[in-house]
Amino acid sequence: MKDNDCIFCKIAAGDIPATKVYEDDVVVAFKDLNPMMPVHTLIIPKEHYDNIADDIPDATLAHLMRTVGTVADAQGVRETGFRIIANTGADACQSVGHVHIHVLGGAPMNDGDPSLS
Ligand code: DGP
Repeated sequence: MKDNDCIFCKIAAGDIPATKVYEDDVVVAFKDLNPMMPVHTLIIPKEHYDNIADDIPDATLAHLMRTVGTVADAQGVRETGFRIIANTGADACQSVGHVHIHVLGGAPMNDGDPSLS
């Protein structure tokens, strides 16, 4: 269900602009506003769920993860490598309460980089 106060629900609905790199009926992927890497894309389900540990239907969760490869192809990082992160809750510094997967790449990373905190 759409959360009227959720910025990512608004992006999913097209109510506020974002640079989309992929979209279908279930998910949308768009460039992060504050990129930490040359490639920094967020993948979200269009339906609102608070975080990756929320009660997300299996099909939606699978679709979300399947989209990682689609985005890696679209952003040209499948061969060079990339990292995915799903910050979850306060200790992990989740700042937007709509589940999202960061896809980061485009340059070599060190262990633990970027922290996204
Ligand atoms: P996290 O800390 O894991 O909750 O990451 C949230 C990310 O969302 C953060 O890297 C910045 C990004 N972000 C926040 N607001 C917007 C927005 O309005 N548009 C876009 N494209 N990204 C946003």
